[in-house]
Amino acid sequence: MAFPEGFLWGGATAANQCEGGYDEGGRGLANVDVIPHGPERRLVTAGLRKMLDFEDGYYYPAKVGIDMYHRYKEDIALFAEMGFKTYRLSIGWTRIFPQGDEDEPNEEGLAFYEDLFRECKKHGIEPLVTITHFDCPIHLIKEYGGWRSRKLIDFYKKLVTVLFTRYKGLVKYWLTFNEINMILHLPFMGAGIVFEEGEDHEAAEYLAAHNELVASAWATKIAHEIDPEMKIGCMLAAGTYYPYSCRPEDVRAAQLANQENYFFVDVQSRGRYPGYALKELERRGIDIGMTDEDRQILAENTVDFISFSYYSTRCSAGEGSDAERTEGNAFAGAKNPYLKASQWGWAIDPLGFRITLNDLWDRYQKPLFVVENGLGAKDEVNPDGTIDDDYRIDYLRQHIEAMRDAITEDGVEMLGYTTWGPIDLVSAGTGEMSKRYGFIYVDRDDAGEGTLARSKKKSFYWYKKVIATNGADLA
Ligand code: BGP
Repeated sequence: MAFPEGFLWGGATAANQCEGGYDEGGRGLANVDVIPHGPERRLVTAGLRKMLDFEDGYYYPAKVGIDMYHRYKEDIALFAEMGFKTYRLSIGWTRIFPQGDEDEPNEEGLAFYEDLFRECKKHGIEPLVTITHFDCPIHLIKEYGGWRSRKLIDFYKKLVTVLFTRYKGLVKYWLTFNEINMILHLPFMGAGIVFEEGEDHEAAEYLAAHNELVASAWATKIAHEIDPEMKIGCMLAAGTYYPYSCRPEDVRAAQLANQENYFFVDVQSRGRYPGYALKELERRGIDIGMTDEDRQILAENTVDFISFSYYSTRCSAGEGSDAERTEGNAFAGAKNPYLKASQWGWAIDPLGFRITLNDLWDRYQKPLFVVENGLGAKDEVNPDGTIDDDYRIDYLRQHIEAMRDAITEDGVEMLGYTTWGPIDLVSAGTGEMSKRYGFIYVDRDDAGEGTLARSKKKSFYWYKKVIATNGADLA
């Protein structure tokens, strides 16, 4: 048997990329709402262009998303038809606390997710919930400066206490922050940071990172107190950095780049700041405001499992290299000449998936949960309405094989695997709809035109078979 009994197969989405209904149900405005499609998107997500409200002349794809707010029953039924064991989704913080700092939660928002979780359970699907997926109330950004402020720790504690109490018995698996290391790459998305003129960017990012790490540890503590059955995971945008060559400068550059990512999980899983991070903060004169209480909370409340997204490996070149640069999931790096890339320039590396799984398992020795993997590609609808997405099937097949090898040949322990975007949704990086990951096609284009109707692609039937055979039949 390749995959363990009870392996959690499924798919993953994020509220801001699919829900829509941005002003319904008492919901407040969030950073993710005001990130436009188009050339300025990157600057906004990076905190370099201040946009804290809708501005004329821009298109904001998150306002409608794929309208899952109104269609989740239909969509969950389709996931169930594929045999999903789990469905990863995220909570819109501003559905629960519209401003972020209220005393009382918004009942309509709580009821919405309760209903959604019950719908999952009805189909035998275990919800896997990301508490924040690039999500921060606009009010907390305007009033407190986002996660730079320690006050956010308290607001987050309040949020998780409400969630864990309300959904006790309904939700077992929780992730505290999606791709927490994105703070260093897309700080507006990752931490609600808009840089001030002349501000030390790194200092702001590491301060926000510290506050999120402490908040994450508090969430773990609170969850275990409310329900010892709950399992809390961290979530990393993973993908091992290879050295561009065996030149020691390149090897060292890759080591440093890997440490920059591991830093987050080192704290969340080992419970303390690693030496290399403390030294680096000291060298740069960055004060993260660590208290004795922080130290204790971090040490006593490490995560139960390690979750991560994997799209590709990355490549690092040291000083004096002539390596070509390339794109990839917000991490630009050296171009790996041995790998082919997706239509969006992301390297495709299934063996790198096995390598990444081994690296994380060796380092942390905690069960791994792959909560994002997939291929963003353009799809063409045939005249009869069908979609032959063999390229997507190929990508997933190769990655699932690599994951199987990591389990069966290397002894890596895993809880499950959720593909990114089982239903087409708005791209986080580009705001496009045409960058599709789904088994389910959604009729909507980059300008927001289309009926939003759902239809099954060829990969829908393929993934259904994969799940039905617990990964034995990947043909
Ligand atoms: C991850 C995010 C997701 C998702 C995915 C694909 O970084 O957690 O939200 O969108 O990447 O990226 P993109 O949408 O840019 O193709």
